[in-house]
Amino acid sequence: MTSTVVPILFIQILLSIVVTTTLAGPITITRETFRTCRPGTWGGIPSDCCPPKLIKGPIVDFCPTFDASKPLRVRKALQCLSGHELETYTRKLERGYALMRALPDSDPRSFKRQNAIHCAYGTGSFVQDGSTNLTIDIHLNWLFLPWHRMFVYFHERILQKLLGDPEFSLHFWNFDNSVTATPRHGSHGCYKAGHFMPPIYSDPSKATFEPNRSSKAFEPNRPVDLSLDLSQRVPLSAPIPPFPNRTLEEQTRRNREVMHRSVITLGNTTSFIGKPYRVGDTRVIIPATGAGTIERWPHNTLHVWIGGWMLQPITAPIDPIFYPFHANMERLWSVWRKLGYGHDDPTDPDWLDATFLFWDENAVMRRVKVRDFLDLNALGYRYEEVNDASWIFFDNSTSSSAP
Ligand SMILES: [Cu+2]
Repeated sequence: MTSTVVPILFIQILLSIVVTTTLAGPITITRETFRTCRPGTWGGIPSDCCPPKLIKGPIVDFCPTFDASKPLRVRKALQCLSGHELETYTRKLERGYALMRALPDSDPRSFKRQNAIHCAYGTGSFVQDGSTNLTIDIHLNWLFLPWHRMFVYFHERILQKLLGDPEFSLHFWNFDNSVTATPRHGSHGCYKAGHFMPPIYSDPSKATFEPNRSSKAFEPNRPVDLSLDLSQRVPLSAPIPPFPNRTLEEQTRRNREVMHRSVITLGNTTSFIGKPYRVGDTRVIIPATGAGTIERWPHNTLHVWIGGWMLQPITAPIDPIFYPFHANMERLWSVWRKLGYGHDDPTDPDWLDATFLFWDENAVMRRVKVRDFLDLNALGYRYEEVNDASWIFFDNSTSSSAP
């Protein structure tokens, strides 16, 4: 009997290897993916956010063109904006969001439709072409960083178009910096701590305010807590474990420790970027083991700390803080890469050629590949220099309680 079981097993293993090899390839969103979109779920919560099944008009390849004659736009740290610059920026954001919210639901650039596309990509509403059950997710795997860079990029372009200002830059929430430092002589940048909710986003009179947040997010002088351990949160709709009340000093130490651990101690490429996710792979959200360290801490922890709409991907971009928060997430990716230590982006073609569809500022559908979103200079912007040293040089030998 054993003599027949062994060859059968061998053939089965061989077949599964052949099937997987044939199927594997970059995740690719097409007209067909839109056509077969269906209601999804996240952690047992149903979602219904598919875009129209028929993509009207052409799909145009997105090709970044670096114009060396043009200075790069600068996305600045929100906590250092002041005076006239802050006033102008606040006015532009107010106007941009008023116009975006006023667009009809039929317009894919509307605030509501931008939330819906994040929801469709993040709740398994899209199915891999040719499959009936393999759903797609841009969270908890190696697609997380590039997809969200693209999402914020097109959001910024839509704001530019609505404002009639091609130089408008979406400034970022430097939540990872909890130390105010004196800049070195001659250095230009923002060296102020950024770990409080940015005032423009917590002022009820502003279009960038959102009341549906956890009470923590409204407590004045309460720094963010990046250190909550969410790995045991099953189901995902379970109540959030309480955030402990810590002194400012203790919270600052823990946040620096978390950043140092996610970007440096556990910062090798797979661990940081997230696990491969290709055609043929199933979507796994529990346990969240496919997520890179940067996605788990500070990303997931901060989403939970903010709470409200930000608690889950069906609704997260309804809160405007989503955008400066994610701008900082992708900034941290560039910081990781510049640090050296062998921090290189994956070279696997299944990552580089993963392809998504986004509507641009003219409501034209663009086909976008990961490989085209790796060089910020080619995309025409850079980030203001900030005090990343606050956690880069954190000495984890003195810490006793890594979360
Ligand atoms: Cu997301």
